[in-house]
Amino acid sequence: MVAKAERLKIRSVRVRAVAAPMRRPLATSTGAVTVAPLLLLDLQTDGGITGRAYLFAIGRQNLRPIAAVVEIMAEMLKGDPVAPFEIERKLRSKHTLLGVHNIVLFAMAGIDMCAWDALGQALGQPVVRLLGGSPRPVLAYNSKGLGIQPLRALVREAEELAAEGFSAVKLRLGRPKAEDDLAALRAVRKAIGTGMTLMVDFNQGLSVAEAVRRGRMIDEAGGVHWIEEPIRADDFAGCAKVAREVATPVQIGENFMGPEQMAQAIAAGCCDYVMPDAQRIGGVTGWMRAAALAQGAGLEMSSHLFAEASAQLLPVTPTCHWLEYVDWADPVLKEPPELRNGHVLCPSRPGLGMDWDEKAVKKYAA
Ligand code: SMN
Ligand code: MG
Repeated sequence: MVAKAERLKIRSVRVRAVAAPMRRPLATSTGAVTVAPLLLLDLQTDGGITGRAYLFAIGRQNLRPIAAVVEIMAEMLKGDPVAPFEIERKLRSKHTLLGVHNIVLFAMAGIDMCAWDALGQALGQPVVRLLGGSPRPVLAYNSKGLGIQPLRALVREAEELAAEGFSAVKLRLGRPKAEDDLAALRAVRKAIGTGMTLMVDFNQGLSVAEAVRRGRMIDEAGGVHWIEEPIRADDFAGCAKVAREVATPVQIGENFMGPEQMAQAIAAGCCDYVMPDAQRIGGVTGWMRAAALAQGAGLEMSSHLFAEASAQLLPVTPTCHWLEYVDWADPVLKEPPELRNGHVLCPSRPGLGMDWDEKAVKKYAA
């Protein structure tokens, strides 16, 4: 088995775009997601093993440029060993002058996740075991839906989501008027009952002053577990001010562009919790570095999207908090994540445990 992992060399990366249907479209204060535009990556190796991962393009228009960067990077890696640390070092050095941010980082993260998946398959182990952990169920919140929408529809959706067996849900806020956010918060709390944990997400929609005002309003209403991305994601000084002046914990991290930026955010004291996104933090490799930063700072760490990869990563995260559960990749997965009692199960299949449903991939090709 070990010999097999050593022989593993990168041959190519196949990139396919799909637009997976979403059962519950999601409107946020700064943009809506109505289908899930995904790039399915298949890293083909000389060993005959295919490493798989997907990237989330947010909008269809971003599929093509992200795919192009992945394909160009795959060319650079042809013949290299499937060694995530070495791959990252090479790709970082080749992109230093351009900047290792955003789409460059997404493509790197996608290749990194494929590489870890391929290694897991070569060694016959799930990624969580390669990282020193064991598969275990991870506490999750139901993050489908509860977007910005009329109150009546919101309440109906909250009741439906509360019945799905999770112990927590997340509501999107950031309506033009603060009092409409408060009405939505009250209505959802009433619909889900007092026993459920409730997070709120402003999706970067507020100014610093408005975030302090609405944060205090939420403090007063009470019962909110965290306030997510109240202001622009890269305004760390502004976010530190919000975190200082608002009692409810401030959560950010889905837009940390690599562990380096996360270190800057922590140094600025800009949040109480962190929630890196596997695609923005740098895949499995970046996640493990982020987990050490959160541990050092004593910050609870949750995940953003990517339930499949996050289920392998949160069990080896020292300050593991919540897994964000959405089902957006389910339509193209042979075996979507399994849920039990509000937890996402970490499968013990080798690698990241993802395989494509080829019929669905054809059907939803974009
Ligand atoms: C979110 C991010 C990206 C797309 C849709 C929704 C949201 C979340 O911020 O955290 O779920
Ligand atoms: Mg968010």
